[in-house]
Amino acid sequence: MTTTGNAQKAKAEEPQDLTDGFHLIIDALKLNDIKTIYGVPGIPITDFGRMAQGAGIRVLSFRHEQNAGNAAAIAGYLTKKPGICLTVSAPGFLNGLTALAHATTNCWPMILMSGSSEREVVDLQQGDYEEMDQLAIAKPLCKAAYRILHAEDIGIGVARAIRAAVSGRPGGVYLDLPAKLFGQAMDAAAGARSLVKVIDPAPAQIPAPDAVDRALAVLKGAKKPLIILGKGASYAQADDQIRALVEKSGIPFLPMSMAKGLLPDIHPLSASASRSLVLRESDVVVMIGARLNWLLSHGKGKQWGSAPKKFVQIDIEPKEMDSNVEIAAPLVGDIGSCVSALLKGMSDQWAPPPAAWINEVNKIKETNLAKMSAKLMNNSVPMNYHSALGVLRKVIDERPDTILVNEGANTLDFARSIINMHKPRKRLDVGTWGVMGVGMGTAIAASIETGQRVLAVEGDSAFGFSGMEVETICRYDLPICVVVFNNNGIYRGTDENPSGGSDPAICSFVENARYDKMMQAFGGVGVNATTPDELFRAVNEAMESGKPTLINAVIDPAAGTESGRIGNLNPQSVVSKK
Ligand code: OXT
Ligand code: ADP
Ligand code: MG
Repeated sequence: MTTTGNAQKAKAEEPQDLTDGFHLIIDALKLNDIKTIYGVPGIPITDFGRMAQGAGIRVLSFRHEQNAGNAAAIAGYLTKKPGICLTVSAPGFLNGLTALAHATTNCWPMILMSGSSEREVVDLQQGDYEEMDQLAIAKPLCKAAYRILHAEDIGIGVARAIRAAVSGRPGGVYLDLPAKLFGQAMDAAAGARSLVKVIDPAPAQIPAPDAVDRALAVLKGAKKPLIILGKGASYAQADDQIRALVEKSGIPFLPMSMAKGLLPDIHPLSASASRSLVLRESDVVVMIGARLNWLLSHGKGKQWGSAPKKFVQIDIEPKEMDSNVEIAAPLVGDIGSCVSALLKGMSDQWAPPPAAWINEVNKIKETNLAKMSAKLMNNSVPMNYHSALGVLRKVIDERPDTILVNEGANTLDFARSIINMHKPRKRLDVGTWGVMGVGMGTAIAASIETGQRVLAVEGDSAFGFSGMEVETICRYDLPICVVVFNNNGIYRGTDENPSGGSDPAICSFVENARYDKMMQAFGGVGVNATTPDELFRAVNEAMESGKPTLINAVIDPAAGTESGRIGNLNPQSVVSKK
């Protein structure tokens, strides 16, 4: 054998530097600055979770995938990077799917990564362990769905998932990872070369100049203009430009629920407390990152009054335009670029809206604010929504960096109007679908992603959907204070069984339950609060200590109304009650 031949043989016999699917996925995530995974371990992703943790990714283990998924969804909203949820196959995947659909509906970037069974067996339906065609099931519920079959495709697969989640209108992406992929080996150097760092994952989308001119022309003609800010506006993190637009134009603004705090609720131009008036009377409405969906009565009907209205709409999704009513000036692009373009086009002499309009808005606002403060003065025992929420309003006023998580029906609707928000992205709630059960996942991710104190204000029913995660909160020792508004049931604790039988009524729960003991069971602090003073003291202590805390706030079971402020959506029977 020649010398060259010997050298070649020796090289071939050297142990090759190998990598595998496990490591390539971790490397691909790290390369793209993914620092956290929310999930539940099990076959086939347990070792992957361990290795990710070993490699420095923060891996948070939940008690149920839906809560992990809700955590990932809100992480996406807060960071503009895809929140990652990791689940096992079929049942774990399905548990995570609700959150994936929720993220997509809310336009938040998230990636659900699920282990899956082997294609050959699934496709022949031979009954593999947790067999399910997950990719096909996920597809209609998310923005994009991909499956990676070969280790050398991991770099591209992860890159595609990230770009799909955050570019354009953000949304949920499903990434299918068959069990065999994890153990697939390949040359380490080739593996490293196959990874992709996504460059400019959510490129700016500059609006067309004529669209900007059209929007300004519509605005100029307005006598009663209104700006509506939605959670797309808070997602965009164009806080300074949005504030500048509102203040330069002098137009009253109405924040949708999760846009509260984008400008402070106590800002002189806030029209939250004259909501009905501004919707009804405005003549030009500028929508910024908000959709004319059910939450805005689809832009038509009684709520919007009979006077003709023109809409300017800023949205990154062209298909959103004219989805419910005609949009006179569609401004398609990212909110930062669109708002900056509008500001640039407004001359220094831009005239504020007529004083008559501002006075009309302020008059109603002052009346409503006065009515509200009278209601908040009450110190009633048992507590009602106003006395309990008045206390929590004080907490947020004094600690404006606190993240407020909120779900329930009455607990949600009263808190929305009572608790003022002072900073952007501090109010996290049930979103477009009004989903109960987002609470604990949202609270956990809010704490992890921001490092801030979290106050979760929860209806007793709402809390029950994700309540087991108090163990997770204790395990990771997170500074989360959960206040359960315990009125013994869904909407009210006074529901009656119409049959007269002994089964409990469908909306009622065990009376006088002590949710605080759930937190104590895992080593956290539990407090039973029956008066506003007790509640105030307990929340402040939790905020000071940062210890996991659950306060059982005892609320008058008769204080709420059916479905809170959206009772009108309940269908009515045409057959009169016997
Ligand atoms: O201008 P007017 O006069 O109109 O007055 C308005 C404002 O001007 C004024 N206002 C103010 N006044 C003074 N000061 C201030 N600061 C101020 N701010 C405002 O107040 C009024 C009202 O203003 P608001 O609130 O801004 O406006 P409004 O009219 O309410 O806005 C309309 C909407 C539609 C935008 C708004 O209502 C909204 O955002 N709603 C969201 C509602 C929602 O999503 N609800 C959750 C779903 S309900 C139901 O489905 C539930 N379920 C079923 C279920 C669900 N959802 N999910 C799953 C997975 N399974 C089942 C269940 C099981 S709720 C529920 C549990 C409920 O029980 P809980 O025990 O959890 O809760 P409790 O009810 O507490 O017992
Ligand atoms: P809300 O419920 O607060 O009214 P929605 O979820 O209905 O808000 O609307 C959010 C809108 O914001 C969506 O139509 C989405 O396409 C849009 N959006 C999200 N991010 C951006 C962005 N960066 N630029 C422009 N539009 C955005
Ligand atoms: Mg309740």
